[in-house]
Amino acid sequence: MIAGEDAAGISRAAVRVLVANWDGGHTVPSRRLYPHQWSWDSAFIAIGNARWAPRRARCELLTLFGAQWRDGRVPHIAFNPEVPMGAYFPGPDFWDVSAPSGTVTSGIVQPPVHAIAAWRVHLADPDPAFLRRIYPRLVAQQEFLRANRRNPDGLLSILHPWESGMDNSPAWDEPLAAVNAGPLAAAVRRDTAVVNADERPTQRDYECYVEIARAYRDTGYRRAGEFSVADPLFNTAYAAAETSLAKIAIVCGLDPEPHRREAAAMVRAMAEHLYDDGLFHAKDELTGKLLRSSSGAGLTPLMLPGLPPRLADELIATALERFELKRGLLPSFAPGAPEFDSARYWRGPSWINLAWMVWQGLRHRRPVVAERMAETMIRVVGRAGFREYFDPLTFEGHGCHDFSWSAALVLDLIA
Ligand code: 2M8
Repeated sequence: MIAGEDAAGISRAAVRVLVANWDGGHTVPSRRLYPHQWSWDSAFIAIGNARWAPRRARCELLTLFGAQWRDGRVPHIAFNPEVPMGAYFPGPDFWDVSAPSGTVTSGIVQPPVHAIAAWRVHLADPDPAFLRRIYPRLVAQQEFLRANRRNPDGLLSILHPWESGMDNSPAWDEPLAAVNAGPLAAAVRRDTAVVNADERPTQRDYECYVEIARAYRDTGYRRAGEFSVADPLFNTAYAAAETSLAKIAIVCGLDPEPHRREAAAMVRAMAEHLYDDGLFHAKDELTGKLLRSSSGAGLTPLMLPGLPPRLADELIATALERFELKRGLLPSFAPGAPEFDSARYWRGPSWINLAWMVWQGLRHRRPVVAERMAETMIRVVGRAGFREYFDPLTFEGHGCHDFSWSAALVLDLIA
């Protein structure tokens, strides 16, 4: 058990980070590294803010949905016009597009975890008026994905590694190896001025990111470039969103059944097409190949209440053994795999949001394991601070400091 005083001190420090990163309508993930509003960050931030400032949590989500496009898509970045143009790469000049509200945005999306967040915010501080306001926007977000990203397997595709949220996961090494990308001047990158280059994606990764985004942009954000995969985390977020939308629909006096059916159909499609040997994997839509890897994304279906118990048991065994979850921190990639790197971004380090998703799935299935995970995460941030990611073996902090979702989700773990 974490002593009450220690937990109270960590909570106060978390709130200080969130206050410092608040920009008057949204929270930046990190002042220097990510100075705008990011889509799935805002959902996780709202979940944490709900614990101490629910009004701010509602505002965070409504600001993000203020940047929603007419087609329903919620862009992965909503740019703050007050931030100098060159502060983040690729910035507004690269994406070259704006929402009907006038907010300049990117044109890609991130995992749709926002309905989960809206429901959690409501649970912390019930507000049916908020749910009535956000429900149609959340539905439009899901409809965009169904209409534009559904493949014949019934799964949703992501068209950019940034859409996975796990940008340089080794799961993308194979599809990225086939990308024909030109050189990119190292100087355009801003990230390596803030964080050590060996804790960030490589230059070749960035060349691919820019090439794939440019190709999508040049079709008016309609047709994929050289990357199209069905990712287990993204599809899990979508199915979990449908489950949350069913609960929201009930509060709004609407029919929850279509959402329940959609969630169940997605779980079936994932089990049929993405599961193999104790883990969910991504599937490359361009080659039809299952991208067998050891990514922690493959454990997130544990969040889904409708997951068949046999699959849940096998995932838990994989988490405990292959991912060495017994140590307490969930790595983003299995430590025994050859691609594992304990300090480089999404290639091994432990991230609080990914661990939080798996923790959600373990709370009811293996409460003792879940409790140990939560305690370890709280202890680790207590010692290393609200870093962006952590070495899962030594618990050392990496990436930027004062990272918003690390602070926000720890507030939720402590509550
Ligand atoms: C990271 O991604 C951005 C691009 O979207 C970047 O590296 O510049 C990822 O960790 C992503 O999951 C996260 O949403 C974003 C902001 O925290 O940073």
